[in-house]
Amino acid sequence: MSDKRQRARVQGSWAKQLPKQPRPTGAVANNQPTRNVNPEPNSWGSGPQNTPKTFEFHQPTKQVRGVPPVKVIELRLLPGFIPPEEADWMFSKLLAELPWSQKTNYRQGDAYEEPRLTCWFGELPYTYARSTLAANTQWHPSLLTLRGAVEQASGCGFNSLLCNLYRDGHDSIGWHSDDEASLGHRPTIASLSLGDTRVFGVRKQPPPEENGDYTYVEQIRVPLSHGTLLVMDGAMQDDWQHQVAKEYHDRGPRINLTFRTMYPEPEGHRPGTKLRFTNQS
Ligand SMILES: O=C(O)CCC(=O)C(=O)O
Repeated sequence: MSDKRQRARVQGSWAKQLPKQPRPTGAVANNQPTRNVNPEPNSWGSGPQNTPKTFEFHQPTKQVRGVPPVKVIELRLLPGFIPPEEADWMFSKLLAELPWSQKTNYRQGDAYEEPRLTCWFGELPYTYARSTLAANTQWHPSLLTLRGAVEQASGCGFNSLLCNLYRDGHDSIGWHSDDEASLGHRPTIASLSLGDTRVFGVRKQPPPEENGDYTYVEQIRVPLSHGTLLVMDGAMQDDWQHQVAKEYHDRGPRINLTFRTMYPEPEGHRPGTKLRFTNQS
């Protein structure tokens, strides 16, 4: 096939030879029509396109939206972190041997019982929802083993542990962030689940103009099954809340172990002060 025919076949009409255009002699920008072109060298610089212009900056009357800073949150999910048989054994042992009790919290001066059982391990007390879990250095040996495994997987050291026992589907924890000053800025929290699967809900804090209305915020639902490790990191506690809601169908018991690092309460702080206000139940 001749070169000409091959080009026509491949490129169709694009390959047609265009009639040659005479080369312009004046200033022609990017194949624009030759309007306003003055080919006379002695008139360069005096055409309308070369008239000096002045520019004034006017503040825009419409408000310009600022670009929000990028914040990184990290949710790492490791299903099957504890294999099922070991998880079964661990669940039975912790259910039977940990010192579970029901904590009384306060909201606007009113006392209420937490809808779950808890126990606390750590050299420092932990205050939230206006009541305190006392320091307890008597770590159950199985918890020390789990702490080592969780530290290795998360790459983070932990000095404290809050254990939650959801006895059935009626037990729950309400929307909150783990943002007490005693947990430090942007804490890493590793949460290990044993027992029946429950849904871990995560929702974004609404922007200030929504006045606390969560209707349109992003939500994520993560089922946490037996033996799953979830690591929360970065700005997670700044901008997001989490919960385990009540279920309206039968659920068996579930234990959740949240490994944390506690710092002494900052000087002059009331224990349990939050970095921002949220309700917790
Ligand atoms: O049970 C869970 O998975 C969550 C527990 C929790 O949110 C907490 O202890 O702060």
